[in-house]
Amino acid sequence: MRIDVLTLFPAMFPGYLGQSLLCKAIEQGLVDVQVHDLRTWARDKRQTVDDRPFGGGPGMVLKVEPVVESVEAIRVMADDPVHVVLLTPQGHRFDQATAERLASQSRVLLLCGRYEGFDQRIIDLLQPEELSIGDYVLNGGEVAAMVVIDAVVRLIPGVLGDDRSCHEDSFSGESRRLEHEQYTRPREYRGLNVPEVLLSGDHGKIADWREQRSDQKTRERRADLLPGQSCEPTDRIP
Ligand code: 6GU
Repeated sequence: MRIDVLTLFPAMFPGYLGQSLLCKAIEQGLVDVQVHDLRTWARDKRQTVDDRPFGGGPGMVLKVEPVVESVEAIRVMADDPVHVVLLTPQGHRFDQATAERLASQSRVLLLCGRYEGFDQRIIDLLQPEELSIGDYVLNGGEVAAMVVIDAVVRLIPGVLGDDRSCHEDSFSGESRRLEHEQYTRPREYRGLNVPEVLLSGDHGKIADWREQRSDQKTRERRADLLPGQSCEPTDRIP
């Protein structure tokens, strides 16, 4: 899989891409991530990529030409179709199902916004999939792009050491439930003990306990995930 990122702040990415699972996946050639500076496609000497909004108002708007032409340049060089994602608080909410769908593409291009947004003609011409990572406002799409990369790359076969681990995650598969608690050594710490059942060696009982903890946690915290519920998260204040 190849992921291209178009951003005004390419320097935000190397630190994140250079660590841990992402770094290993890139080294192993399981994913290729290329970060591009939008200013490369600016037309004037001052490398302008944004301008004031027609009709007035605060902030700046990303200009249509550099964005459309940078995406076209990447598309022309690609052998496979490039799925374009625009990161914006106005997008559909990014979730595990979306991550799974993106992971099945061979090429994904992530467009990071800044300022007050994108000239609408960028959206009209490129018809990107518009995604938001949640109901809060970030200064730009860069952190959201990293979130999408993180969630997608770990679904690529071979990236996780143990292929089972991503199927047991919260939100994956049909069950869409929060994960049960986990414990490791020591068995006792400051008077807090590991639940007896996990030390019992009885795999049936352990599976039952985990199932029950998952159910209870999901009911308490995220009833919206349970079958037949609306997709709105429950209020955090009980
Ligand atoms: Cl994708 N961008 C921005 N600027 N803010 C966000 C977001 C994206 N998702 C949630 N908030």
